[in-house]
Amino acid sequence: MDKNSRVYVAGHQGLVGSAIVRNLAARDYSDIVCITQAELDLRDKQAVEGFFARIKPEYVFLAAARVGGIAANSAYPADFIRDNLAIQHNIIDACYKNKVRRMLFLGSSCIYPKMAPQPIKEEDLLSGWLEPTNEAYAIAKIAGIKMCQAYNRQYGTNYISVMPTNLYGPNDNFDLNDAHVLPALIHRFYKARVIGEDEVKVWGSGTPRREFLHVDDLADACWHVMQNPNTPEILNIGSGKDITIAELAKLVKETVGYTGEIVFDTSRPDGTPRKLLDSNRITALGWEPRISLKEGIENTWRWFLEYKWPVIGPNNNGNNGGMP
Ligand code: GFB
Repeated sequence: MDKNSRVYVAGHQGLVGSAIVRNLAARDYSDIVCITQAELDLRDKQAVEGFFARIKPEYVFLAAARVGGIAANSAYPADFIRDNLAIQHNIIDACYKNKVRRMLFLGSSCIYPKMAPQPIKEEDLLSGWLEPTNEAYAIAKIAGIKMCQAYNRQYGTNYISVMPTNLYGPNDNFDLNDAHVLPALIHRFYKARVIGEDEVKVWGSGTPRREFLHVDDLADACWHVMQNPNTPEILNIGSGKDITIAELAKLVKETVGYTGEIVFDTSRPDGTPRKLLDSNRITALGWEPRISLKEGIENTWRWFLEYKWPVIGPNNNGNNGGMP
């Protein structure tokens, strides 16, 4: 992929796609193609085929997806499986028909079995049952990975799937109900500080462990993978460190300057007990994460204060949808 290659980033308005565009722009890529959801519905096969035939991208980052936290995954399993299957099917097939040189598909660490040995290796895929709260989403992502592998095998394409751990950063969804834990807690603690609440409810027992990676680190990893023509077909991308939800809540509370109490709401699900990835394959290719969790939370809170809070204010949940 050289600096004047035509690169299409699907999902450029979302957390991951926007970070990939920032990364490519900072590296002086001059032909980055993006199109909004309003202009092109990626679930529409004919529309996607027409777009690819017109644009003829050489490289594609498939970062468009319907995503959400544990509550959104539980509440909308039909939307998650239908939209993700359609988006990835349309794009992967269009890449093949239009002879895209390389395509990178974004998976998720929730594709691995709920009780996978830790840290989780790429070989653990399909070795056990999935976490029920996000089974529909995980099945869609597994289908995407298998579709990439099947095309590689039958058609000789060069498609790679990356499995990022729990991501966060600018352009995330900060909805109090539907978002992932880190942005939801930034919003909840900051709102409690502004309106003077004595306590903040954190879902679950606080004991599950999660590994967090700033999305700018992920974008850098994606660039590394795209640059290297001989990577394995599946690559985990994580920070190598995990913490409990209780520890995360304390860190977010301190960062946003909230001084009240944390209360755990055990009527809410915990989800997978632990999800730490083994990222040795990607680190062996020369990539390593640079942004510490403390620094990353600070950076994400500042982004929230500048761009989100003025729009959301103290009176609504902050929904910005889950479909980049
Ligand atoms: O980030 P999260 O929704 O996703 O939740 P998962 C992580 C943990 O944080 C769970 C707890 O144990 C939650 O109970 N938690 C505490 C909260 N407070 C909150 C809160 O206010 N909001 C949220 N959302 N959680 C997702 C999958 O699982 O992981 C997706 O559902 C995706 O499919 C993503 O794969 C990476 O890590 O549990």
